[in-house]
Amino acid sequence: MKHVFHPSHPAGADRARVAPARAMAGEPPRKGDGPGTAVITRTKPQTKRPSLYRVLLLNDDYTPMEFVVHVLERFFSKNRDEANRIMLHVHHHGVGECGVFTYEVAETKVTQVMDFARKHQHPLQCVMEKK
Ligand code: TYC
Repeated sequence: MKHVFHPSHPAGADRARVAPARAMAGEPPRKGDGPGTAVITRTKPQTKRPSLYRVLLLNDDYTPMEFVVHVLERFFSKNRDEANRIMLHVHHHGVGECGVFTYEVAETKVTQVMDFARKHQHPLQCVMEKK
């Protein structure tokens, strides 16, 4: 095996499946490309589903129940009944899920909740975890 970028080589398989930029632009191989140069078209769909993250609220002894309900309505688009259900679940079990999001959306939700809680001087904690 002469080099690692051969399509049959495990370490080079992914890169070798991707045609060079000139080939992608519709140009044929050139004279100076070297021996064994070939255009390999992509056979595998290139899309991958993004990893998902749960956003969780943590219980504490001081944040008012109504504040937690408001957070769930405002940042997680829950109706009053669902927000109450989640708040009581956290109150009784210590932790509860507010929603499932891609990484950047989950990170934004956590930041929004933590900033809002701090602004109102409540110790409410919000975290994210990979599913
Ligand atoms: N345990 C709080 C209380 O009794 C209410 C509460 C619920 C706080 C959920 C945080 O994530 C939380 N006032």
